Amino acid sequence: MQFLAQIGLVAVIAFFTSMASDAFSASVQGKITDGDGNALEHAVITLVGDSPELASVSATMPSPVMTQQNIQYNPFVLPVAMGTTVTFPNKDKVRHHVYSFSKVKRFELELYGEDEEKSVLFDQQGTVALGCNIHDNMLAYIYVARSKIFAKTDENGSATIQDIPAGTYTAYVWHPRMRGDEEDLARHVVVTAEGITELGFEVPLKRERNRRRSTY
Ligand SMILES: [Cu+2]
Repeated sequence: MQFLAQIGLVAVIAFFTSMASDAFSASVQGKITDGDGNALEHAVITLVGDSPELASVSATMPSPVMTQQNIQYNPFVLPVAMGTTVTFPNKDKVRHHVYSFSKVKRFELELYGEDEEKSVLFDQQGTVALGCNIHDNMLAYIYVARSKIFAKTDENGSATIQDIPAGTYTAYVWHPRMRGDEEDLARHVVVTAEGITELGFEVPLKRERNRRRSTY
């Protein structure tokens, strides 16, 4: 009898587990433009669940790597969740000296050469501007997101977030050259279980200035 009860319990757990995975089927399609209506690449959309259950959800993420290749960082913008360790492989024959003076994370990875890699933990939300002590033109950003649900726009200004639960979220958008605060543009979005929820943002930009004079 006790054995049968255990089987019954396992079946009930399996049933609810499958229900839970079915619930993670919602998708969001973000479309970001600048103040002139042009598609905006390198923007990051973050969704923060408005309920405690949604707040702990994480979407599937590519592994966070910031490569140094052809005397450049790649990618230009790398969004990560708080508590993520990013690796910095050097694929160049020359040595690089990665640094950041940003409030969110100050660090230096002193001179290292081809096929070596170092890593850094990012544990505070915000923007980290990267430079290289050897190559003044090397610039990239690590954006430490405020939740584990985010996506970066491509050259068409599009970003897709898949496999999240339906519900109400607060949507944030960030771009290295955005004017004003993320909070100014943030808004609630209802993500529906079926179909794709579309999310549009217009992000006013600062004028392009000297790249080195980063405000982060
Ligand atoms: Cu360098």
